[in-house]
Amino acid sequence: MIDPKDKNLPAIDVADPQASEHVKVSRRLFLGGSAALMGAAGAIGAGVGAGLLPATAQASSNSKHSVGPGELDEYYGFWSGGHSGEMRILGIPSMRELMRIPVFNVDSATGWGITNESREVLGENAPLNGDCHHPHMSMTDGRYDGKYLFINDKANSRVARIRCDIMKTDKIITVPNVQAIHGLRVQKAPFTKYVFANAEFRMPHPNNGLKMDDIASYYTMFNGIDAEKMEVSWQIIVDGNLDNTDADYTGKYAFSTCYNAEGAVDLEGTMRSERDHLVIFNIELIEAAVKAGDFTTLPGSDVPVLNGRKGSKLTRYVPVPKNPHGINTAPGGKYAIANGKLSPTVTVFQLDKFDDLFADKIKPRDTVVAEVELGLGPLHTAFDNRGNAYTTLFIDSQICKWNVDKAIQAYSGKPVDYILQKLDVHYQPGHNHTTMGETRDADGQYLVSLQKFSKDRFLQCGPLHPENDQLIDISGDTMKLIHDGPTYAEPHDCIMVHRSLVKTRKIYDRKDPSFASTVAMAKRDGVDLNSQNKVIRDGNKVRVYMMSVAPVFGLTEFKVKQGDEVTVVITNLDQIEDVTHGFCMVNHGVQMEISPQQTASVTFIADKVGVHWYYCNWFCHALHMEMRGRMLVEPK
Ligand code: RUQ
Ligand code: CUA
Ligand code: CA
Repeated sequence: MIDPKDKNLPAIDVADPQASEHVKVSRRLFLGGSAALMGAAGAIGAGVGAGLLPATAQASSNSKHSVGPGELDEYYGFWSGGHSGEMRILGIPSMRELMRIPVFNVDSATGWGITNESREVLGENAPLNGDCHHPHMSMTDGRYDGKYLFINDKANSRVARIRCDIMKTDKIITVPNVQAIHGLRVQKAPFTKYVFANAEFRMPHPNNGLKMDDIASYYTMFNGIDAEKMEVSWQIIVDGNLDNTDADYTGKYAFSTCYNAEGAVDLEGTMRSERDHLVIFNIELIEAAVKAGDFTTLPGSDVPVLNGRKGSKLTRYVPVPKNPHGINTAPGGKYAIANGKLSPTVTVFQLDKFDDLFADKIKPRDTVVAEVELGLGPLHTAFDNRGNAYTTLFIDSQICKWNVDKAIQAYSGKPVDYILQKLDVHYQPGHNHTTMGETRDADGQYLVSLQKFSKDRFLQCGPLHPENDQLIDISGDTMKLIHDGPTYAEPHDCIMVHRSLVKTRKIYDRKDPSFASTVAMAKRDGVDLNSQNKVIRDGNKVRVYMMSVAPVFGLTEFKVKQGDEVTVVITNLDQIEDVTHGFCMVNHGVQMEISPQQTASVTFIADKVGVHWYYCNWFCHALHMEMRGRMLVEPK
């Protein structure tokens, strides 16, 4: 399958300990004799300049994929920030990082987690860490609608929503009575009414310390979250655990993989069976059961909890080999693919058979139209618009391009070769994603493969290495690797959305709901944020309202008493795109962004007497350094 003359073969050390055996062999072929020197030069050249660029990059340097200085990318990439807890926006195909959206983390630049507005979203006593995996955009009729992005937090069982007009997080909820929200997708049609979220870990219920040894009684739940209200609409108990999820294109079904049908609490136990399963959720029947009151509730929450265990009319279980991981619906919704992980196979489900399955006209395995071998460690599958699928092979460090219809023919006994190409990626890919590939508008232009290891691909930065997100051109007959993209921990997953579908504001609307509470507070204090600088004392609480226009704050000094709780509210009156101010109170851990026409506020205790300078720290003007003022703290 591997052509040793393929320019895409990596120029790397043949003694790669993690390369699978057949990859090593092909590399030896490619690197034999003087080619080994080329390999070494390529690896060094990647860091120092065009003259020594490896062949893979040279091939693309003046191609349609390059985005010159000042040119705009064709796609927005929305990247999970992994256990950094944020989301990132990249431009595709340049792979330039455009922006970071703090979500479950504390962000020093914007003051996320520090400002009152962000703390209102995060909630009281919000955890400081997060672990994002799956970013997905809201849809209408199977197409991105540019309204919201959603992302999970496995670390603290949360789901967040990001407003696409300002690219800020506007809602975060904690899913009750579960541990580790992992798989997340949206209902694709008729619109994103629900965000579907898998809780991964089985646990006792109630989790009150009395049933810890009763492992057989542990369970977990699949969750339907109302995307508009950001409330959990229902939870449904399943057998086994829940890994990844996806939905169909009719809005009727969602389905999740389970790697622990064994219900084990140890590694060996999770691998005991040859098969785990896919569990299919019938959304209409779930809604009807909620309506009919056919549910219970769990302590501390009034969310309806339904029974979706084996035998329930709300679910069906389809056996799938072995510890399956990703589940991916093909564009248009005819098929979904479960990726075998510990089995070298993928399992193809024909989704229009699910009606018959729920009507008990067919057996669960009758929905499987192919189960074919691709290679070692299949984790996730992405799609183009020509009937081809691209599956990451973690252990082989490859992307396998295969044809779904041919796989179905092969499975039914016809002698067809369904595997079209295997491309080495560097190294150990997890998720991959194609441009527009989870929608009806899949366009088959680019594939991103997200690798867990970068090893020798970049200058070493200490024992901790970046991940490597590689861009692959899939518009032709063969996949071509065109870019290495080092990224910080750890983009599990991404989506790529055509730029025409994302419409962001240039400056804030003064009525923006993200600072509505602060505006309401000013109103109660009788302060007009657009025209007044004012200090209001309310017992030992002091509210300092000021405007900012580059390069001055409305107040260059204000007085408080030691021990006062001070709230600084700043409204940036600049109307010029990109003129963002910052507010930083030195030695007080206080820091925030105030973008044009935005109001932002921060509260702290003025616990030290004397002069305390504040300054603007988003570069806004030639006199940006001079944009500062003094807080004068008098002794009590
Ligand atoms: S999972 S590497 Cu968290 Cu999306 Cu598959
Ligand atoms: Cu205002 Cu810098
Ligand atoms: Ca298993």
